[in-house]
Amino acid sequence: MFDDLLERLGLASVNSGACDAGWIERPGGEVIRSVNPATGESLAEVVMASVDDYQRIVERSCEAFVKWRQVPAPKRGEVVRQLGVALRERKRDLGLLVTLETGKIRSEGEGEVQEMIDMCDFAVGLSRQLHGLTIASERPLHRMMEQWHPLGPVGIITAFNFPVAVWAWNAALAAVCGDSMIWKPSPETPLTAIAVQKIVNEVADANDCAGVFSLAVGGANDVGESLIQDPRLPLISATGSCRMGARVAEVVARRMGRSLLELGGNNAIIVTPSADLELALRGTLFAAVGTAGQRCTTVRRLIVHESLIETVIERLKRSFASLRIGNPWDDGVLMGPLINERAVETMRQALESAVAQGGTVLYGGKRLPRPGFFVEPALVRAEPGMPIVGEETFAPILYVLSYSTLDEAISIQNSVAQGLTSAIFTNDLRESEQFLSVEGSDCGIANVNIGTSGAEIGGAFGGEKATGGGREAGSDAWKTYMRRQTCTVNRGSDLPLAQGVKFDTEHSMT
Ligand code: UN1
Repeated sequence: MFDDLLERLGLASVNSGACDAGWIERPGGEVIRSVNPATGESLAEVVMASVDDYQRIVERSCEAFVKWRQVPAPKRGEVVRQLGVALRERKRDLGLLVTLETGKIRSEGEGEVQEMIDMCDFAVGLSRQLHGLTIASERPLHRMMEQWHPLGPVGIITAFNFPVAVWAWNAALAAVCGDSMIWKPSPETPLTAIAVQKIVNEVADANDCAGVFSLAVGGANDVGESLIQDPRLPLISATGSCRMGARVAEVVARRMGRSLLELGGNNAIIVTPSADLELALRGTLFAAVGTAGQRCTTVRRLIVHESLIETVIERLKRSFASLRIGNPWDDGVLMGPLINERAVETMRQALESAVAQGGTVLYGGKRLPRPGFFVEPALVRAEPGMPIVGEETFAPILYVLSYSTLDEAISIQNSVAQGLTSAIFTNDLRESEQFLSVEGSDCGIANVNIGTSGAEIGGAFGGEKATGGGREAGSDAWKTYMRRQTCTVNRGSDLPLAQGVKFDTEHSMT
């Protein structure tokens, strides 16, 4: 049904998941199937990279880095500009492929490609703004400055739920910063990765920089482990579960590498008595069921003032019931399938635990009787102390909790291990300021009158605590992809020491 699309994206003949300066024709890894989660049918077979292929890829990446770091940053930006143009041309097709492979709806699939384009645009501007500081020296005739140098080949591990945008967050910045990179996508979404790599290759070949962007589709235990343990990669950027991130953090720290982690969230929305309820409900619905609850920014806990809780529950039940669930490529559908059978089972188990721990399923949660991995979103009345509420289940389950004072609401919101995104719906200035203050949300992202998901790329994206502390995309996230060098230059003929230290060498030198 989608053969034309695969043809247009150049995927009809490609089944290699390994690319250094060019495709490795017969990679030595396992053969995996890319599955359409809306039908359970296979889209294509992909041969993964083996550890030997990985070794070859990293060698090429190191060679490419040595050349790439010499290219002036604005010229590197020009390559990223061309990538943005190529992505604009393929936005519809690539967006549809994202839809087919992940099950997210068309608008979200295309939105993800837009996020890549936005990142390219942002990085192009940045390529002329990799500024360092000049600093006043305390010593006469001395000058201090900071400069930022390219860091080295970067390892990029991405998850299935944002199979291309998160690569772009990293790749666009790494590229303008002068780094080469090796991408290990989720084995659930190898086709989108190969499609992106094909587009990148066209741009890289035209600019004589093949090898700067490379791809190693592989398993966590072989290619993934090799990547994180590799001392040639000074930075590992990883997006995924807290469990995966803990492993990356440990291994990379042991070799004194740098890791940039964007891990699980357990995001909450607080709805206060002064809130615009229409806005709050719309914001909650998108944040809860968008991408079938499989965003790291998905709202998992709705903390509602006790005076509103019954109204909010009734309204949400109605919204959940009227939500169109179906083939994610069909117009009007707002929720597609979960990614795979395991995700359906994990959701079922979470709901079972919720009930066993005293929660009440108010709506939904059942599997839909059709091929693929479809479920109804679930609304669950819960208490903050329930262990399952502290966990991130990557599925559309929304726990509803009630509060009486804002202090209590904020303390419930901050009581979980994760710290990615958070939101408050209020029209009360004091409430919103308290939420954003030091005693407010402890998350990396805090929104007022906006849901927890759907961040723009201009801000730094990431979270605190078990979310890993990394920041990607906008603001000054680029600094993680470079090494900072503090330089002090003396133009005098004396050697004054800092802190007024005297170390008279005249006698000892004569
Ligand atoms: C993720 O789920 O890993 O803010 C990223 C958002 C998107 C990115 C989500 N822009 O929801």
